[in-house]
Amino acid sequence: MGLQPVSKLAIVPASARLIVVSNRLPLTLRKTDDGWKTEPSSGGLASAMNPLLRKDGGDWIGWAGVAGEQDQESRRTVLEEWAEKDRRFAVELPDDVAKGFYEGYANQTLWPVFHNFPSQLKFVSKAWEAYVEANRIFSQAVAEHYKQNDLIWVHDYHLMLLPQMLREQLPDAAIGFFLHIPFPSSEIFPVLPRREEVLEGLLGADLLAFQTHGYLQQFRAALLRVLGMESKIEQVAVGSRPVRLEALPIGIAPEEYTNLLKSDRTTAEQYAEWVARYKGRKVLLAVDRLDYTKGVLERLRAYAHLLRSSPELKEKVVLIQIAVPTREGIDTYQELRTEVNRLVGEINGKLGTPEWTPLVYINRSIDRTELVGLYKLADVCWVGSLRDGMNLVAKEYVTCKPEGDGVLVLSEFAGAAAEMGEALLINPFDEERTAATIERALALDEQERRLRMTTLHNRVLRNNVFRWGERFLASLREAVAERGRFIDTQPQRLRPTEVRDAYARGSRRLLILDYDGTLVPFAKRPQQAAPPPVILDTLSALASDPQNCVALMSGRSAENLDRWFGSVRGLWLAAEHGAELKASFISTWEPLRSQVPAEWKNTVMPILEHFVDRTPGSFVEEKKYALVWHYRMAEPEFGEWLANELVSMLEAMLAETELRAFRGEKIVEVKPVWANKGEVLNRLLVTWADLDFIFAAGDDRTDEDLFERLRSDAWTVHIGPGPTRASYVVADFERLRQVLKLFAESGSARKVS
Ligand code: ADQ
Repeated sequence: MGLQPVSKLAIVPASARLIVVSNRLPLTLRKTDDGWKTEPSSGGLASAMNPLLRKDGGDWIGWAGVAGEQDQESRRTVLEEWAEKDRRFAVELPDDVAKGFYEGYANQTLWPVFHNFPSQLKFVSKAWEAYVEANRIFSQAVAEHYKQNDLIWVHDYHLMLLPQMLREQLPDAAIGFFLHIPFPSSEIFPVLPRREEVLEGLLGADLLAFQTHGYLQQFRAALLRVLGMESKIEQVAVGSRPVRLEALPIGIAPEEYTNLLKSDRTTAEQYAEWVARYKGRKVLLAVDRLDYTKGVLERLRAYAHLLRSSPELKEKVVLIQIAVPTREGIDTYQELRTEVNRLVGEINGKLGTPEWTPLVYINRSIDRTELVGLYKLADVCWVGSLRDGMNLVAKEYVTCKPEGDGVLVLSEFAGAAAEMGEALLINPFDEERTAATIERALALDEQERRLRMTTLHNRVLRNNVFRWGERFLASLREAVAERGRFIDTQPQRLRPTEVRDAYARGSRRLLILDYDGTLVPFAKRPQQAAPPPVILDTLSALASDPQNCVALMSGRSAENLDRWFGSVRGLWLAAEHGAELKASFISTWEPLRSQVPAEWKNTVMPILEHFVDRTPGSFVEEKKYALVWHYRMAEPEFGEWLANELVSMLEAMLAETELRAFRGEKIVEVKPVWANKGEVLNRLLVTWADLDFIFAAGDDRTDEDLFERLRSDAWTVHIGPGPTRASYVVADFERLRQVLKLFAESGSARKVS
């Protein structure tokens, strides 16, 4: 395995400067008759990050928004002011790049796929090129701004190529990435054009964080399915570089809302006016960007259904729908706007009365002072996203309910649902049931209402955006520190004479050896890999030494190991990766767990057989405790691709059981999680204590369980290239045989002398 240079940057000092990079800055340029002016940006990312940076400081790099031909000087003056006063640095994108990047690949390709709307996907390769170019321009801007020890925090789906581009320019930089939107399931993600490049772009980061555990798992499934990369729940290795994975649900800055509630005059006046206006009516509130993922149309239809099916609500309820215009250059958004306008007219026209407008529709951005008043006023906040990374409106609303007098109705498809279980959850695609839940929310008894809301309120205050930011940055620092450790632990080449000398010095030794791929090369069919006499001789010599405990641990069945190694006296055998063990001094096999239900095979076997049907040359091997799908003889790329699909499928199916699907060398094996070599080691150590020489060799992922558990002075040896936790590597099985022969000879030499 090629060794990577050790990173100079081991730990980022706590005083490091933060550089935030996102598509938009929290400030937007707007052209007026008097030249260019500054406005605050809308949307969740700006809402969340702005208070964080205001409190803790940091530089922010983002796109300035629309370019303009005229009045360049006034434009430049505004941007210079942003840089000097606010440390907000504007990136300029040429018009055609900006359009293809933002309205093209980011919002017509990535956005729909990541929100489970593949039917809305539009792709043209020109837009992809613009996306690449925009990311490149960003990477240039960040690299120019960067100073050693800075922490770079990249945000969201617009900049998914940026981590890798930065890694190439700044190999030692600390780069974190947070995805604000969902990560789609492994069924949907592969639909994405240029999916490999997107995943590889992200993997340039030291830390990748998602809003929920669910999204993180889906990201891992995509890595496996699209790139064939296995990962752990907390980490994935890109060569010898670790990438940390985290779920970090974003929060809000509660004081930005509670302070207005407590002491803002406009808020208080507006609130008083609305209380008078809506007297005797219950207020339902919805606040969204006008995006098809937010479920505005579905909400309006459910509301119409509610009014029709519950005539007693007539003149007793009002829905205030606030919808900020967004992405108006894209056709789908224009069509949505037209359809929403039509429905609003229809609801008010058909269901209203001269005294009552059932639906108040506001199609613009409103000030925070007003928004807070509305949150305070609303009896029910209705979040109906069809898919949403988190949804901050849900959190803002409960923040404005310190007394607990309100109900949150929340879509189960918003990330927020994962941590806001006290809300009344809805499936927004089901209009009838949604209407019923709204009715329930309106009638909820006071005690239950307060209990649910105060629990939510306290949690949102606790898990605020500052805590989220601290956790992200702490995790990024740890990830960078880990990088140094990870690289330090890369294996060295095993020097035969050095290990032979250590062996000779030992007086109580443990030798653990894998079989296939370690002592013999892989054969096309498992039964063809019988041990040659030289192996049997070496093992006999080693196992007959009373100072040695020699254990052969293999994935093979007990019956197979008995047939081949039954004659080697003094050898311990572990079959099926440790499901069964036969000690050197007895002749029977002992299972590692006494209760082993076997019915699971009836469920898993048909799936594996289905894969055999699809893959010429592959076959299923049935063991006592495991089922194995072998695809060594299948067409290589197709085999790998299907193996990824099989593991993804089995992982989901077996999640709640003690069974796991493992990838090995051209196999997928389903077996109980406890059947592993690490467990067998524990048994061996009970019999063999006070060891002064430990040697373990293997080539497979199952051997990693063992390497991980052995003490640090053990000689752990991985055969062949590939990521490993072993301390040493040898090139192939022949080199390992030479080492074992040296051990055997040094033993017999001592006996003679
Ligand atoms: P958004 O899709 O923008 O954010 P959301 O989380 O609901 O969605 O945030 C919207 C923000 O805009 C809120 O702070 C809200 O108060 C504000 N807002 C909405 N309508 C408004 C209006 N008419 N006037 C003024 N303000 C308005 C993305 C993801 C989300 C994720 C956030 C943060 O899509 O899933 O929660 O980032 O990570």
